Amino acid sequence: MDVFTISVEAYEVVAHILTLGYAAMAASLLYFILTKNDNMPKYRMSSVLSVVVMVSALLLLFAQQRSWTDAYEFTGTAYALREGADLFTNGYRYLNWMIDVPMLLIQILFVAGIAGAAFKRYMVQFSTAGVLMIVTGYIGQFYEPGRIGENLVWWLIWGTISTIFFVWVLVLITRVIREGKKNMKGSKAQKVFGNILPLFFISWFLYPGAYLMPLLLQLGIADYGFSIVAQQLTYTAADIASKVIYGVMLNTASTILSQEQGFEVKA
Ligand code: RET
Repeated sequence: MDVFTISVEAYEVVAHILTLGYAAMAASLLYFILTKNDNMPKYRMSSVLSVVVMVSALLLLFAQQRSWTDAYEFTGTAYALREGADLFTNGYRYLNWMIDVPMLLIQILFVAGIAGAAFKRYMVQFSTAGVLMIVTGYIGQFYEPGRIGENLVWWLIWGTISTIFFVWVLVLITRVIREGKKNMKGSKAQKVFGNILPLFFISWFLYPGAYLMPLLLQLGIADYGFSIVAQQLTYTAADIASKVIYGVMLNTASTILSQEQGFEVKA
């Protein structure tokens, strides 16, 4: 088998995982639409931004799945790159993040109760850091081991530049969650809101982890099939945690806060 030939199992697992990814976004899209009015108007923008995230992820993860199935053909015993077909690319993901990362970072501000000049400042910093993190990572992924233009040095340099902006995002989100918790003093929502911080750190760290998966290939620890399965599995788990579970936690906090402030859902 040459490096780009993969086993039937590896091919199928990736096809299934990518399908799970966009199916989860479709199901969650309905959840965020249907639960929006359980919250007071001042919290509803968080649900609206979850809807924006779901629609963009649904479309782009669908394209990602098609990119996978279009790139390979069955040879009778395994899957090989199809003659003349587009190569599989993670590029769609990065462009999806360009939309979703600023949305995910801004939506928490509405629930945290951050307003006025502080809101504007966080919004600008989150958008700047988030977009720069992704653009530099997008450039880097063109050099990933296993791709035609592979170049280990450029891959690691762009990855490192992206990490600097990532650290900036982590500093800001830690501050926002701390401020939000302070604003929720005495509320039952404080616990679920506070738990967003560990979820955020775990789920967002999975992305650079997946970026580095081709190192398994580079170091001879795994073949191309294994490294791509590990990478797609990690990206999908990260997507479900950072968009869906995060959104559900924010929605839960908003609903508790709304009830505590006397908001009643009209039947
Ligand atoms: C890259 C490049 C390598 C270095 C780092 C990265 C970080 C990516 C992150 C992405 C988060 C995406 C989310 C998407 C949700 O829709 C770009 C992989 C640090 C943190 C949350």
